[in-house]
Amino acid sequence: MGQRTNEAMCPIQGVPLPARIVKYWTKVEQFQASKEDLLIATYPKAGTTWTQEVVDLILNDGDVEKCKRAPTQVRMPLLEMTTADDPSAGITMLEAMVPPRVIKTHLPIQLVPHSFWEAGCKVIYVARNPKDSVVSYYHFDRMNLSQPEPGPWKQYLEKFMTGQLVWGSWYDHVKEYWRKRHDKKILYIFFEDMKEDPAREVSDIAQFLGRQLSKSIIDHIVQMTTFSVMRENPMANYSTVPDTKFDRTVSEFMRKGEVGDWKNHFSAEEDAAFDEHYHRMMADCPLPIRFTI
Ligand code: PPS
Repeated sequence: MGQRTNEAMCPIQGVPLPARIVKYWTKVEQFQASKEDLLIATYPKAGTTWTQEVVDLILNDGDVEKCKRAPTQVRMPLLEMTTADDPSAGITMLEAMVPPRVIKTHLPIQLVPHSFWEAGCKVIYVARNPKDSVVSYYHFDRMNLSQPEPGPWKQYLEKFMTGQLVWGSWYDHVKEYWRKRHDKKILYIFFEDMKEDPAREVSDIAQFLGRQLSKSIIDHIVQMTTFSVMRENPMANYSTVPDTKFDRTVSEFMRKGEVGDWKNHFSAEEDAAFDEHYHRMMADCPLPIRFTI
């Protein structure tokens, strides 16, 4: 089993990021996007991998075999990802790819490299309710040994609420993309909507990408991207990440994929405090976030 890295967090414009990312920040900042590139942006654990699979299937007319050409993180690299063996892993992979590329990021909008906006790239932003996001993030940090040690749940929840987790404040993240969605080409979608009516969401994404797909292809994409199908797909379930990085004895990447699992984690007291804080934090931005469906 691997050892937890426990590296320092270094803020960039006040956003805590791992030291390994900050060290190569100039490379991220200077990344050259091309106008045909698509950016999939999320706060961690919002349903990024799910959306990536949907997008890849749309771009390949529902051809599952083509979408099994490589694992998610190779097909659609994380822009700011760095590793000990390759300090510019995400960018190295992206530079070797010919546009149009599908690029994943967890960066808040103010840290997205300027070239994306200068080129006029399309962006799909996925938001997930913060209670399920923090539960998912907590279990992820327990198993992902390159993330900081999460510590006890109660303290982890406080860190989430005060924006101290890696990639910063959930509140600022979801609000700032929401506010800029009309100035830039941003399709803003919700995890809960994808669970409720995946065919509608797949259709909206296809339309945003300018792809005309038949109802049968849309239905096929919905089937191929259910939680249970993706969980068994080695090219979409992160099973290619070695056990030295993901401690699967603790938790899985494809964990539950539900709306409302937070009810199994929040005490009544935590829930009341969270709701009060949430309403204060979100008072200046009427985002239609749903905690249940
Ligand atoms: S990451 O590491 O930030 O890129 O993670 P991300 O992919 O954004 O989020 C992981 C959570 O999404 C769930 N997931 C899904 N839910 C429903 N349907 C499908 N197809 C699906 N694929 C991934 C995954 O299980 C994580 O949520 P939790 O609540 O932990 O299960």
